Formats: sequence, structure tokens, C-alpha cells
Amino acid sequence: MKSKWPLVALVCLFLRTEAIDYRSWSCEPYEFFLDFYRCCSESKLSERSEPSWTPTTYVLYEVNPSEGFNLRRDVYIRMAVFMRGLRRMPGWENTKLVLPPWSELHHWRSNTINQRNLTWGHFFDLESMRKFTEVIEAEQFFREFERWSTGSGRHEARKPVSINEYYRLTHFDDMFENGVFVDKFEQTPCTKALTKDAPGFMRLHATFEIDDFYCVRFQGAATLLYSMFKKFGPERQPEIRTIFVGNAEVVLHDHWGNVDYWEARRSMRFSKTLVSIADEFRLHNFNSSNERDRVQRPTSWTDERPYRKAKGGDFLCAHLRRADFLYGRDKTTPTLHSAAAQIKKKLLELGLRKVYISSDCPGMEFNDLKNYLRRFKVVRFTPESRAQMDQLKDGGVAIIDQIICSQARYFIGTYESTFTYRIYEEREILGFPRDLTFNTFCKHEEATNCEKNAVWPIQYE
Ligand SMILES: Nc1nc2c(ncn2[C@@H]2O[C@H](COP(=O)(O)OP(=O)(O)O)[C@@H](O)[C@H]2O)c(=O)[nH]1
Ligand SMILES: [Mg+2]
Repeated sequence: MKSKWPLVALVCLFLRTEAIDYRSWSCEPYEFFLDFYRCCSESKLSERSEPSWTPTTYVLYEVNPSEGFNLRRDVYIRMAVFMRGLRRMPGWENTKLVLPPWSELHHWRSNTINQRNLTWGHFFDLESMRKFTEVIEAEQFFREFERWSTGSGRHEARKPVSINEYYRLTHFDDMFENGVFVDKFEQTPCTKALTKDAPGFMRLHATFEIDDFYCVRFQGAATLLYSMFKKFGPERQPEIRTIFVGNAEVVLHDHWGNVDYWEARRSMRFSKTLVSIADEFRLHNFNSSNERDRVQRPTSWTDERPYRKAKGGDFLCAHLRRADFLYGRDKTTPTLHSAAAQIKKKLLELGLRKVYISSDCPGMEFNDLKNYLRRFKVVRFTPESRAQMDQLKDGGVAIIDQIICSQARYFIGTYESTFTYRIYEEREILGFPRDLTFNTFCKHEEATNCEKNAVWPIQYE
């Protein structure tokens, strides 16, 4: 029996050198010498059946450049929920969602600081987001792609990044066919040049090479993307597949406001740096802290449970959306005077003396507001130095505003502002009674029945 081993080893070694790819080897080289029979037979087995490597798919996406920060957060949730489902499909288990860099959003008006190509880690806690699904920063994708393309010997270093399929989505002209909204997609001729679609990615890595470019009218929820990938993509998943979804805001939620939505939303904890700056501000100005305010904030979002007993700090927060809302939505946006009257009424009703203002208004308007509310303490967050502004940037300051508002005893927001909606959600997660959260400014202070924002309570199961 023993005399057979050298022969088996030789045959096996021969087969191995013939092996299609080192990835089909089932053992490390040192194991091979210890247990070569197992290695050999397993390696042959894997050659005959499926490859032993799992295909890796990268899904990159971008949003229409004119969209603001808080709608982009919502688009992320659509993609993240889709990603979690996709990773359960055979052959897609190793799919990663590549996060688009944040670049010069048009609301970021501080033009003396660099606001290009900011990472998601600047705003959010990526480790926490990864407890929901596999997401990576654009830079990591470029590194992984390069490692793969050079490591396999098929490409030289610093070659362009290949996007196998690029889908540019647009809406259908008529969303209701015979009065009915149905999920559908169809390929259309491409007319516009590509370069403007993905400014963030393109600036980070100018050399994208696109194998197949599809312009697609798309109507439906994120799961419909799977059918689109199946229809236009290769029959078998290749070792590495890169897919780019342009104008991802066209894609709808599978189920807005359901448990999946809320899990993805809860996983979007803010970056620790921003949280600690906001916490310091709260403590200093309002003597407010998580323990004192009885909000729910376990270390991990996965430990959150239904809870409605948050009390919040001894202050009211008002989100006053100004800037483009003053002309775009002048029928629903109150004047400063009217907003001040509404704030004052609430402060008196609740017996509070302090108010935090979150707003995109200039300093002059803030001073006017303070004048209208002279009997109360009125504060807003401003970076303490130029260096801190450089560090936080407009987007970081906006998040600090949102964190502080989410901890107030009572919150009033602006009608149809996604910035306000994200604060509602944060307060739902922290566990406030609904009536302390879902409040909306009216255009006129005397109006009692004005149109209010929708109430979307948190779902746990
Ligand atoms: N710092 C700060 N920025 C704000 C505030 N409200 C609006 N902004 C800025 O204006 C942008 C508003 O755009 P978006 O996020 O789309 O929210 P929406 O337009 O209100 O639905 C935010 O992303 C911020 O950059 C605020 O209260 N504080
Ligand atoms: Mg907006």
C-alpha cells in the first residue's frame, strides 16, 4: 500500500500544475506535504464542480448631483436594504456596496474650505453600518480592485478601474400606465455623456473604463435592480464583477418604514468625533446627557428595543430651514417673526427657558430671531475656530445640529424638509413619545390646522 504514495503524489502534483487556477487548490502548500492525498483529491473535486472561490461583486452607485445630503442618506437605505437581500442569493454572497464619496454638495456654501471627496467615515460610524450589511468606502474599493487586478497577473498596476456594467437610470415619462403604477424597466438609447454622472468617484479615480453602458428607464423598488442585473449581466457570475448604478435616487424603497428600513437607519450611527462634540455642547449649554435625559443609546444599535420613555434635555429645539426654502417653498415656510412666536408659545406651554436653533440661516437672521425671543436663552452651534471648521466642514456642523436636536425635550421641524425628517427618525430611535417629536412649523402662528409632516413611527418587528 505504502509503495503507491510516491506515484499518487507525482500524479497529483502533475494535476496541480495543470490546475486551472491556484484558487481551486484546497490546501496551503505546507498542508500539501502533510496530507497530500486529501489536498489532491479535494483540489480535483473542486476543478470538476464549482470553483472554490466565491465571486465578488462590487455595486457602486451615485445620486443626481443636485440632491441634498439628507435625501442621499435615504437613497443609501434603499441600496443597503437591497444589498442585504442580494447577499442572500446564491453567487452574490460576497457582494459589497461601495459608498459614493461626498463631494461639494450645493448646500455646502463655505467656499474657503475643502469639501471634496469626503468619506462616509467623516459623518458616520462605518463599523456600525457594517453590522447591517457589507459597505466599503470608495478608496477601499480602488485598493481592493487594484490588488486583485495586479495580483492575478492579468493587469499591470495603475490600470483603469473596469466597470463591467454601468446603468444610468431615468424615470419613465408616464409613471401610470392606464392609471396603474407597475414595476418595470426598459433600455433606451443613451444621449448624454457619462462624465457628469459620478463626479465623486470620477474625481477620486479619473480612469474608469466601462465595458457595457446601459441607459435604462426604471420604475420600481430596489429589488427590481436584481432583475436588471440578471437581464443585462453575464450568465454566470465572474470572479470579480463591478456594477455601477447611476441616478440611484430613481430606485424606490422596497417597503418604506418597515423593519428593514429601520434597521438600516439605526445602523447609521454618527461618527464618534461628531457625537462627542455635540455631547460636550449639550452638557455645557443645557446640562444634558444621555443618562440624565433617559434616552436609549446602547453601545450597539443591535441592542436597541422598543422604548418610549425618553425625556430629553431641558430645552426645545427648532429646525428652521431657510435658504432655498424661502423662495422654493415660501407658501409653507414661516417668517422669522412667525417662527419665533410659535417657539415662544411652546416654551411657555412646556415651562422651558432654553431653545436650540438648528438652521441654515445666516448670522443676521439668527440675531433677529434672538431679538424676538429675548426672554429666553437662544443658542446655536458654531465651530470654535477656523481649524475646527476645517475639520468639521459644513456637513459635520449640520450633523452636530441634528444630534443636539434629537436630544431636546421637544422638537419642531420644517414642513417637507428631509433634514427635519432625519431628526424625527433619530428621536424615534432614542425613544421619545411621539407628540414630543412629530411637530411642524406652520406658515402663520395663528394657524392651528396647517399641513403637517407625515408621522412615520419606528418599527421593531
Ligand atoms: N448646519 C445646518 N445646515 C442645514 C440646516 N438645515 C439645512 N442645512 C443645510 O442644507 C442642506 C439641506 O438639504 P437636504 O439635506 O436635502 O434637506 P432638505 O432640503 O431640507 O430636504 C443640508 O444638508 C445642510 O447642508 C440646519 O439646520 N443646520
Ligand atoms: Mg434638499
